[in-house]
Amino acid sequence: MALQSILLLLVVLVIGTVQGNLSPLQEDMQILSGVGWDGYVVYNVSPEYKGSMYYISRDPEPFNLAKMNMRCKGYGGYLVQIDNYREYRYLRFQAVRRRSRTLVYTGITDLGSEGRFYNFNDKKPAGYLRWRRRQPDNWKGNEHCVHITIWGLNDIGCDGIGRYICEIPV
Ligand SMILES: [Ca+2]
Ligand SMILES: [Ca+2]
Repeated sequence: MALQSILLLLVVLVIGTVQGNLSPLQEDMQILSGVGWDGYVVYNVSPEYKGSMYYISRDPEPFNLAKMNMRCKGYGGYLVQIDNYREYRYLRFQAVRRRSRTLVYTGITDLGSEGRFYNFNDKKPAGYLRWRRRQPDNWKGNEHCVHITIWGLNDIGCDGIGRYICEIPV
């Protein structure tokens, strides 16, 4: 019993420490609602993030750039584009704070222009790329989509199972 209490205390302390490190980001965001709307986790963000709203899909499913971008269009937006460090940092935090073991795709791709990454929706060059160490590596010559991890961005196959983020201007 005593041992269990000590273990529980340790777990609480560890979780508390991790959350403590993230608190400045938590202060930055306003959560409109929790898990819910149409299978998405819905967040609103301050004008510092260009006044966009982000929908992060909740359940992993086979990814497809065109299909997911169409879905995002249905919500008035597009597959997420990352324009600067602040936006990247915010999205990284949101993407990994839930179900971090599944891929979280962005709308960044180098399909058809190997090594030159652009936004799938508007075809303009990606605004901000903070790669994970030793990435992008275009592994096996077949990594043309980009997902977001706590360590940075990584290029990966476009047909993986994962979640994705829609960006909706507000
Ligand atoms: Ca590639
Ligand atoms: Ca890679």
